[in-house]
Order: sequence, then C-alpha cells, then structure tokens
Amino acid sequence: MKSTLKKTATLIVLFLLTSSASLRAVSHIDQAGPPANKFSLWYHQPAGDISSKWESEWLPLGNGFIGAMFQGSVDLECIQFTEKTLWDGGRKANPNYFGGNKRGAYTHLKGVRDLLFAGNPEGASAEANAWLTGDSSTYGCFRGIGELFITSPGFSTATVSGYRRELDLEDGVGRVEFNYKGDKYTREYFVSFPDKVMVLNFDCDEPGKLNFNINWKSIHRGAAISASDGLLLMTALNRTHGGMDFQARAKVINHGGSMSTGRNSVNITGADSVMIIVSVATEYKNVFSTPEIGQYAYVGNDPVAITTDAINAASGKSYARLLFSHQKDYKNLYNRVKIDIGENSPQMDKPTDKRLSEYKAGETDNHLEALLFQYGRYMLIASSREGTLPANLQGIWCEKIKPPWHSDYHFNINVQQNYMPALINNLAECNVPFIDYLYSLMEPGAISAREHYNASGWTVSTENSPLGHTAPGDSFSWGCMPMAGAWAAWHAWEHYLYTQDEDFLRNKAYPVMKGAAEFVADYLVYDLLNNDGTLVSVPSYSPEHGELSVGVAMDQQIAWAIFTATIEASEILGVDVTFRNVLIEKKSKLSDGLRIGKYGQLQEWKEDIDIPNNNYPAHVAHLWALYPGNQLSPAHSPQKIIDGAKLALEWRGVFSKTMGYQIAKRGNCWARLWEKDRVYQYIRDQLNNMTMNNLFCSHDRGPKKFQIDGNFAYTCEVAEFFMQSHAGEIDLLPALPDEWPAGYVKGLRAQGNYEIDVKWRNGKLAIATVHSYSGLKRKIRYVPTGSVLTLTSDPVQNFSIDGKGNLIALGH
Ligand code: FUC
Repeated sequence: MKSTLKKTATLIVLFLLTSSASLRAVSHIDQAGPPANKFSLWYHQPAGDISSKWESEWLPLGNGFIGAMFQGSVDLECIQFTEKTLWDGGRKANPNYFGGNKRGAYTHLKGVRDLLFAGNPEGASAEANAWLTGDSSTYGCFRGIGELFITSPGFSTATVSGYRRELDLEDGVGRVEFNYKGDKYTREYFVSFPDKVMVLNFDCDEPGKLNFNINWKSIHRGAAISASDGLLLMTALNRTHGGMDFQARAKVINHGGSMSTGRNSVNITGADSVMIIVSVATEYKNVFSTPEIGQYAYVGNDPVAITTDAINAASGKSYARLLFSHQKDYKNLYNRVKIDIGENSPQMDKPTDKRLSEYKAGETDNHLEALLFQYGRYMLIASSREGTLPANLQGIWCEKIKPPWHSDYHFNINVQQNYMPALINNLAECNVPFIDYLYSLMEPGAISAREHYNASGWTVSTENSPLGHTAPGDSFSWGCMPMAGAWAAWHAWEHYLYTQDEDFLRNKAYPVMKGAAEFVADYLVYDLLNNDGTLVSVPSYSPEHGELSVGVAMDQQIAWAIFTATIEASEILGVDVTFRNVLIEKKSKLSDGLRIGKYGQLQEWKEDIDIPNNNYPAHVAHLWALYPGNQLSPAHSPQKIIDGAKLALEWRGVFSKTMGYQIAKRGNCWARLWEKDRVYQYIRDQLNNMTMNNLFCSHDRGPKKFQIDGNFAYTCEVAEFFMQSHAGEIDLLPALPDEWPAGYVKGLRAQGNYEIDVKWRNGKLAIATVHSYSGLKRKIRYVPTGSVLTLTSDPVQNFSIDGKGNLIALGH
C-alpha cells in the first residue's frame, strides 16, 4: 500500500517538475508546511554559500563546547564546526608572552594623571599611548576549525519536494526534511551537553536508500585528515606559531547497507539510517600556571584522549538514547520560560525568512518577536555551559581564521551584555561559566593591576583573551577600561541576588568581587583637577566617546556599585571587617556619578560638557546606574535624576540610528524608566534593520556582521518589559508595550529567589503568581498604577488588580 502511494506521489512530483534548477536550488513544488513546534526557525531552501551566507542564513547548534552551523543542503550537506577553546596566540606564539602587560608601566601613571589634573587631556593621551598601552602583538584569536561534508551521490536537489530546513527551539534540534523520488528523508542534528558530542542522524522512510560519501576539511593548514574503519580524524598536534593543538573525531555508524572507508572518507551504500557522532577538543586548559610551563600556560588538556573517550562512550549508545539525554538536559533549561504575546496567523505558517521580510515591510507579527526572545535563550544554552569558557562575541560560532574583533571577550559592554539575559530568564546555570571565568581572571588580572596601575586586586581591560590577556589595549583611551573587572564582578553579586545562594557567594562571587573592589579602591585618587575632595577614576574614559578624562560618570557609578555590593556581601558572610570599613570610607568620598548638567541631563563626564542631541550611535555608558546597574529606579530615585536620565537617553536613543548591539540596550534603559510607550520601537528596529534571516543580530547597519550580544540584549529587554526586580522589589508590567495587549510570560526569575508568572489582558494585569523560594518579604508593585503590597513568606502567592488598578492578593 505504502509503495503504491509513494509511486503515485513520485509520478505527481515528476509531472509537476519544471526544468531542473541549479544544483543548490530546491523545488518549491509540494512545499512543506510549518514544523509542529511553533518556536522554530524554518525555511523552504538550504542556506546559501558559506563564504557569503554563513552568518545570515546558516543555523546554529551547540553545547557550550562544540559550536556548529548547518547549511541544510540536500546533495552536499555541510556542517561547519569549531570548539570554544580554540584560541591561537598567547604563550604558544611567543614564549615571552606576559598577558600583554608591559612591566613597570605604572611608573608612568602618575605622569598621565598629572597631565589630566593640569587640564591637558591631549598630553595625557599621548603619554598614556606611549607608556600605558598593552602589547597586543600575540593577542591571538578565536577560530573556526573545519567543515564536515555529507555528499549524497546521485541526488539531484532539483527534484526534491517538501523541503524544510528548521531549527526547533522547543526540541533543541536542527532538522532537514524532503521527499526525493517518493521517499521521505529526515535528518536530525544536535550537540549534546551530557554526551559532549555532536550527533547527526540521517533517515529515510524506505529501507536501503541512504548512500553517502562523508569527509571533511580543516581551515587550518597542517591539520592531518585520515580515515579508518568508519572513523574520520582531523588532527593538529605539536602546532607551532601559536596554534592550539586540536582534534576532531567523527564516527560513522550505519544501520543496514554497507560501509567502506577510503583514505580520507567514509562511504555508505544502501543504508537504512546513518548516525555520525563528532567530538572536537583542544589542548586548552584554563590554568594560569603549571610547574612545567610556568605562567600563562593555558594548555594541559589532551585533545586525543578527550575525543577518543567521548566517541567511545557515545558510539555505544543508540541514536534514540543520545537524543533522549540531550533533550532531557536541554528542555530542563529551555522549558522554564514560556511566552505568549499573541499569535499572528497567517504569518506563523510562513517560513522565517518570508515572515521577516514581510515584518520589515510593516506586517504585524508578535509571535516572531517572541521567537527572537526564545532564540536568545536557545543561544545562551547552546553557547554557555558549565565546564568551559563563557560565550564570546559570536557566542561559540566561528567559521573563519580571523573573525571580527578576534571574537574575543570585550569588557566595555559586550561580554557583560551576553550575560544580562541569563538570570532573569531562568538560566542561572548558563551564567556560571561567566563567573567561573572571572574567577580565573583573578591571577592574570592581578599582574595587570600591579604592572600597569601599581594596584592590588585584579583588573581586565576592554579586550580580553582566554590566554590571560588582561592588559590595556594597544590604543590607550579605547583599550583601557579601569572599571571593566568591577562591572563584571558585579555580575557575580547579581548571581547571588537572584539565587540567594550563600555558598556561591562565599566561594565564587565574593573573592571575585573583593579582588575587583581592591583594585578600584587603589585606583581611585583625589580629584586634583576640581580640588573638591572627591575620589575619582583617573585616567577614565567613557567607552568610545570622548577623550581621557577625570571621573567619567560610568566609572564612578561602577565604583559605587562594586563598593556597595562588596560591603553588603562582606556583611552577609561576616568577613573582612577592616576592608569593609575602607570601602565604606572610600564610598563616602566618591565623586557622584549622577551629576545633573545645565540642560537637566545626566552627565556623561564630570564636567558639564554634553552636547544636546549629538546622537552618538554606540555606548550610552553614563546610564550604567540605570541599566544594567541597580542604583536607579523610578521607585525610589529623585525625580531630577530620573528626568536627567530620560533626557540623556532622548539625545542618544534616536530610533533607527544605533548599532545592533546597542538597540536593545536603549530599549532596556527606557524599560527601566518605566516608559512603556518608548520601548516597542526598539523591538521593531532590531527586527527591521539588524536581524538577519537566521535571526542573528548584526553589529552594523551596512554590511552585516554577526555579533551575539545584540541577540542576548533583546532577550533581556523583552523580559524586563514584563517584570523587573533590581530595585529591591518586584515590579510588575513596568513597560508593557500597547502592541502586546494580551499574553503571558511564565518562569521569569526575580532577585530574592522568586519565580514569576504574569498574565495580562487588555494591557492590564490579569494574574501574577509569585513562587517564593527563600520566603523574603519584599514589596510587589503594579507599575501602571503604582499600587504596592508586601509579599508574605508563603511559597506561592497570587495577585490581580481591582477595578481601580489596585493590587490585590488572591487565595492560593
Ligand atoms: C565594542 C563596541 C564595538 C564592537 C566591539 C566588539 O567596543 O563598541 O562596536 O561591538 O565592542
């Protein structure tokens, strides 16, 4: 029966076929409908060429270690991959590598400060560029590794029908499906965190139909490729010129048919199904020093042992079992947050690229906006898992030898922005790699603190590599960021604020915070320019805006935040009374980072020199205290400061002008100001102008350049429209846009160890459920009316509003 049906279908398809298109083109006859799971990205055609479409069309998979992108081609499938720790450079490139630090640079610090105090910023810049910059000559770079090809001999893509390429965010799986000569072919791809392997499974509903040639190539010259017994190896050992050793190992397992192994490839003939398991590892180890190598070691893992063990363990498991463990792990994280802001039929039934282009043409598509939100959560799960490095500028995905900005850790906003969505979106586990990483920066960061600033504690600058490069960059103003470590360490404090995990605070967060606060305490000096008796950061620089200066707003705000957090943490832990008192004393003398200037604006610099409407498209650094900081809130801050922040944002928040990674940041600032009518334009701008067909965020408005913090900032922004908790209370619906009149969000996390579900109708709260895991009795505010209640210690509490908008507690 099945074969009769299939024959009829084949005839129809053949009848309908037009002349054959180019090899990659896929027929649109018998087009596939949408996938079963609504939170999926899907397409009617494979992604384009790797050289021009990788960052805009290919779809990402990852487990925090291995990052892969798949093209979805029928006849020549390509899975591009890398491993997060593949960093070339550092000590392997130069045995005298010293983390980029220049020994004794600090002896010139006083000279730079004196010039700034003498009112000579140009002279100070020249002096700083001559003496205080770091050495970036062997800084290194994150790199792609290679591409795996699965060729289907005899296949013609022109004759497939029902083609669909998808990334299913609900299942954590990529798929390619199509019909060919009456048979249905299904391919499923994922990267498993529990099994530490990438798994590719090829199936057909008719036995014996799968014929493949499987091989791969590396983008690294000198990587040896070999094959034996269904096993492909890509090995680069004993590399010179700074190259990190690595190995990729792929095992091909066929069910039915036969397998033969050539010199560099594996051939499958007539199989029922085929599974390919891939392990990738490098010699990178995040250890600062070893007895054999000394400082800046950062190697010590054995890639051959890691890939051998992973493949041996995984190849003894069935595809179903590997899939089961992957989904159990993935769904445990992904399923915690559910969102519904409205579903827009018929847009939801259209492929993602079509939806996006219609959206750009003005179509309403709330579900697409929700899809982008969940995509950020997917990407964080795929790029940031415990046991390895945090997500970098491209998360974990890289196809090149030289990605933009080395795809490194940028500490003047980007790496922090990667982690802004983690806690509120119930992914605390994905935040841990960042805090672990900061912990590991304490050793190299102490050397930079000493050599460049004669300070205790630890520091890091604008650009950082996982090879311990914590020195300032090679142009000083841009490349120095004295408060970078403190900003990052403040994330460790936030982790505690959300989770209330005192062990984590004691063992992980507090040491990081204390070291950062020590550095800041030493770095601050009395302001001899204004002679006002305040402590200021000198030299300081408002990221990418202006010249070297004395006590820029952002530095002062971050100093305030790290002091406040460290004082409080030391009280909670009952430690370091003397140091705490030093911080209390210094905090009382800090120059205020919340100065209001002659136009009523929140100042970016200590001097009142802001230019109205200057529309600078990048950082809005002086709003740090508002977002991501915790210092400001309309709930308790003086109106003058809130108005000053609004004006500053007005001048700099101009719609459709900012860069990709800054759009959601501005939306988030308006959300923190509880200006619901200002936020939605940033949602629209990001999707309209900076979102590519695979929903990656572009850094630039011109030629597209993938940078992941734009995606992550979006996911944070959307969550904060529904709920905020930075002001020591739970704020419900603080910035709900009118464009999302009804819906719900379930599973957000709030500071104080709460989990929050919110449902609304006609733009008004219907019900909010607070799950209280630590029993704290904080306030809960319904922002649209300002109505406030106090939480009890009950584990579950429900709230709604009465006819006047007053918050009312409901029974359980
Ligand atoms: C910051 C930004 C740049 C870029 C870089 C990676 O310095 O200002 O535009 O995003 O990071």
